[in-house]
Amino acid sequence: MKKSGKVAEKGRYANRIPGKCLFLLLSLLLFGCGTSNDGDTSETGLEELTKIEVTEYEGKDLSSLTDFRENSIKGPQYIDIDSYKLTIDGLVEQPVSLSYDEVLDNQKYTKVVTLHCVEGWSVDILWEGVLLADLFEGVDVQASADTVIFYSEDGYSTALPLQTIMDRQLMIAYKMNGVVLPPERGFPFQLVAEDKLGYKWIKWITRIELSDDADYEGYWEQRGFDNKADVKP
Ligand SMILES: Nc1nc2c(c(=O)[nH]1)N[C@H]1C(S)=C(S)[C@@H](COP(=O)(O)O)O[C@H]1N2
Ligand SMILES: [Mo]
Repeated sequence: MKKSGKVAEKGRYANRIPGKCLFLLLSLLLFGCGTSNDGDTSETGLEELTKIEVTEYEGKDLSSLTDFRENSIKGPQYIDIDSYKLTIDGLVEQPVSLSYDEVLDNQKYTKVVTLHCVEGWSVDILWEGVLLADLFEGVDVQASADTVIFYSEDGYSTALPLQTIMDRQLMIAYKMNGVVLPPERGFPFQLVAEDKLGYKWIKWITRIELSDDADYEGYWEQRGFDNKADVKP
């Protein structure tokens, strides 16, 4: 599944930048000839995205996609979108493995939601994504399911009650501040776990399991963090 940053870049830029030439020209203008690019395009990419990200929405200032502190358990994951599948299985009648495009075939929703990390920082971001409720419609969830467990490319996991997901109309985001999620921020999908602490906002989601294990503990939950993870007002 892991590929170089370049592959993920290609997927992200494909439908926004008209030509490779324009992109090269822009890079040249922005970074000049004297600056060496050692092949790590991920950080460069993030800086470029700040020039086109949305900074305000309905009169409200947004945080930048560089305002996050990257502290993921294994660092950024670079997912090859051509081989990527989102599996939805467990207590369902029709398990599925959806391609990126198949996930995006669903109705899109846009919402400003704040992510609060337990480290004490927070970011207000304009998220765009698809509802988990819509994805679940396609798999026919069994009546015994009460928990949704999310798994990631980096081995991370976390869980939320099915009820919370349906009541709060939670979504998985593919865009933030109007740009496709960069690898650092969880491309292709991050859970927008509204009103829940940052460790519930799982990035690089690869699998969603419907379960009846209401006590399931994810990566940080196993290490002592509260499984409810409610943001205190
Ligand atoms: N797969 C994965 N998702 C993850 C994490 C991680 O380590 N791996 N870290 C979580 C935490 S603790 C936070 S605060 C949010 C935002 O982290 P970021 O600032 O590294 O993007 O992502 C969450 N999602
Ligand atoms: Mo966090």
